[in-house]
Parts: sequence; C-alpha cells; structure tokens
Amino acid sequence: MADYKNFGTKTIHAGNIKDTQFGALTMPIYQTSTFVFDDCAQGAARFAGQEDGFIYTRLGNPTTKMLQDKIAALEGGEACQAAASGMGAISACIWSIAGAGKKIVADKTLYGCTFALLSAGVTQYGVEVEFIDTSDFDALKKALTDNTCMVYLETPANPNMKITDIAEVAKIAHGYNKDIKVVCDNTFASPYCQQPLSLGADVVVHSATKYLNGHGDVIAGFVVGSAEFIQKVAMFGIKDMTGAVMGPFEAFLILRGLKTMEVRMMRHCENGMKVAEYLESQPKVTKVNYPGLKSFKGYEVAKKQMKNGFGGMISFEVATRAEGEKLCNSLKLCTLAVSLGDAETLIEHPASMTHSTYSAEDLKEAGIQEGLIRLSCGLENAEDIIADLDQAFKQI
Ligand code: LCS
Repeated sequence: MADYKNFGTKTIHAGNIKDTQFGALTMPIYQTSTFVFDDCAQGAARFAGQEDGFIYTRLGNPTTKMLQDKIAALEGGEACQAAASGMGAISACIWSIAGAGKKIVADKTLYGCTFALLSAGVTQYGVEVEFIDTSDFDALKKALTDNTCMVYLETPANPNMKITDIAEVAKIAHGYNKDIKVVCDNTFASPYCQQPLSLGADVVVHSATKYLNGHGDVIAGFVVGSAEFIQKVAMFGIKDMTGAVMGPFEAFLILRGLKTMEVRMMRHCENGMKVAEYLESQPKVTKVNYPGLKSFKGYEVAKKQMKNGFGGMISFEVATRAEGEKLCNSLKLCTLAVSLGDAETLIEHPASMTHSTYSAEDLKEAGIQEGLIRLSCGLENAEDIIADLDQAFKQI
C-alpha cells in the first residue's frame, strides 16, 4: 500500500484497489454473498488460507476490504475489521479478548448500550467487569488484577465529554501486564482529531455510524489493531461469535463519506468551538463540557492528545430536566434525535435517551446529570446554530 502522509489524502487514496477490468474510478459495490471457485482445489486452498481471494461475504468482500484498509491507515493500525454496527464491533472485540474467568476494567462513563453490554451482558458468561474512572490512575492501579485482560474506555466519553489520558492508561496497564489490551472507543474524536494507537492503546473501536460515514444514513462499526488481533476478530469475533457483518452497500457509502471527512471535521471542530463559547456565555447554562474550552477539566490532556481539534460534540447542563426539555422542544433548526456526527445539528437528553440503560444511581456515579443536554454540532453555519439555541433559551 502506498504510504500517504496526510489525513485528507489518506481518506481519498489509502487502501484503494485499482479496477483493472473496467477502470472504474470509485470502488464498485460487490453485492454478492459468495464467490465462485475455479475448482475444488482452489476452494480448499482458500479455506486453508493457502491462497488469497474471497470465499463468502461474512468472511470478506472486496468493497469492505478496501474500506478496512483505508480505516487502518487513518487510525495508524496494521489492520481493521468492519462490523454491522458500532455495537457489533465492540461485541466482536470483547469476545476476541475476554472469556469466562477474565476481568475487564471499564470506565463508568460509556455509551448506554456499551454500558449495558458490559454490566448486564458479558457478566452472564463468566466475565468479571469492574467500573472505575479511568482518569483516576490510583483507581486504575487498584483495579488491575492477574486475570485482567482489558481496559476499556471512551475519550471524550459519551455523554459528558470526560477526557482520559490514553498514554498514561496504556503505560499503567502495560506496566502491570503487557498482555492487557487497552481498548479505546474513538467515535467522539474520530481519527481526524485523535489516534489512540499512536498514544499506546492496543485497539480502537468505532461506531462508523457517526463521523466516519458522516451522513446519517448508515449503521456500521470498526475494530482496528495489530494484524494478529484483527485476524482473531475477523475469524472468531465476527465470523463465529456475532456474525455482525457489514454489508457491501454500507461499505460503499462509508467510502463515499470518507472522501470529504477532513473538510467535514474542520467545520465540525470550528462549529464546536463557536457553539461552546456561546454556551459558556449563556446565563441559563450552569456547565459546558467541551474539550477545547480552557474552563473544561480535561482541557490540558485533550490539547495533548487531540492533535487536530476538539470535534463537534458538546454537552452542557441546565438547572433541571424540565428546563432541558423545554429547550429541546423549542428548537427549530437543531434537530431532536440521538446519534451524532452528521451534517445536521442533533440534540438529545442523555439521561432519558442514549443513557436510559443506566439506573438513576449509575447515572449519578457516571456524572450524567438530569439537566445534561448533548449537542452534536453539524455542518450548518455556526451563526444559525447559535441563533436557534438563543431563541430557545429565551423560552425557558
Ligand atoms: N460507541 C459510542 C461512543 C457511541 O456513541 C455509540 C452509539 C456506539 C459505540 C454504538 O454504535 P452503533 O451500534 O449505534 O453504531 N451512540 C449513539 C448515540 O450516542 N446516540 O445514538 C447512538
């Protein structure tokens, strides 16, 4: 694979497979479930891994392969496995690392369904899970045990944007046992802003539903890591344990979305900063969580590890849930919907929506307040987003 230096060039050119048959500029959608063998010897050789080539789309597909190679290049990983959703990627990753008798140390602030998978899912199959604040290094050191196989975190974390120092966590975990896998969900930052593998993480997981696709029309996920680990995710986590295969059409749409990722991310970051500064000046807002604000607790670490910008995700607190609901219901441009990273600015109430899998006690423990509102700044003009928020704040 050619070695492209810069992010925007990589999104367009890295991993591309040349169409030698017709010379198509863009990768076609190989909408096929299976691939024809010349003879039995070839089929056997492909199954035995003695011959390259495709077998069956659950095991690999040309459109998806090109996308996987591109994502690996963007995250600076050796290899990547695509999945049918972010949750599919996370599940396949977890089953490729953990098993009965093993322990996962996880941050307590996570996307709601990841929290559910870890707290109520894998624990049914003999996996031990301890939830801590991974930005508290003493707590991390205390939680590591001989059977710990994974440290799992998001930074910025969904929904309160908590920042964890990836390099420090990797140093502590690997210092305890080099075989512990540090897994970082990079959905909120995207590889444009932050590349966890370069900071010492072993594995990156993504909901590609968000910034990577960027157009609100796909559910998809990725796991990125060493070639050896991704082989296990592909041949065990996806092929056997979850079957969470990305379809070729989704792969095509993400390849299409990636071509504009750098320019999209520049605008998301610019809008994020402008809207965060506006929210900071708004008297009805009691707290603004945005990694680019100097007043934010995680600012110094974010500045160190989010090299290209702070992204488009913001959360903020108002006094009560009722005020938050009034605000959301009064918006005209910002759209009331979960998901994030789309062209449209999306707003939601985590405690009753994305994080409704948390009990009231768990929400408190994770620092997710009833009055917390999450905003995904889209690609509209920042002035229009701010004007809409401003008219809605006047209603409360
Ligand atoms: N990881 C993070 C950080 C997420 O925010 C999500 C989804 C996932 C993983 C799961 O990805 P999916 O299976 O949906 O592709 N987050 C959502 C959210 O905040 N609103 O709606 C979905």
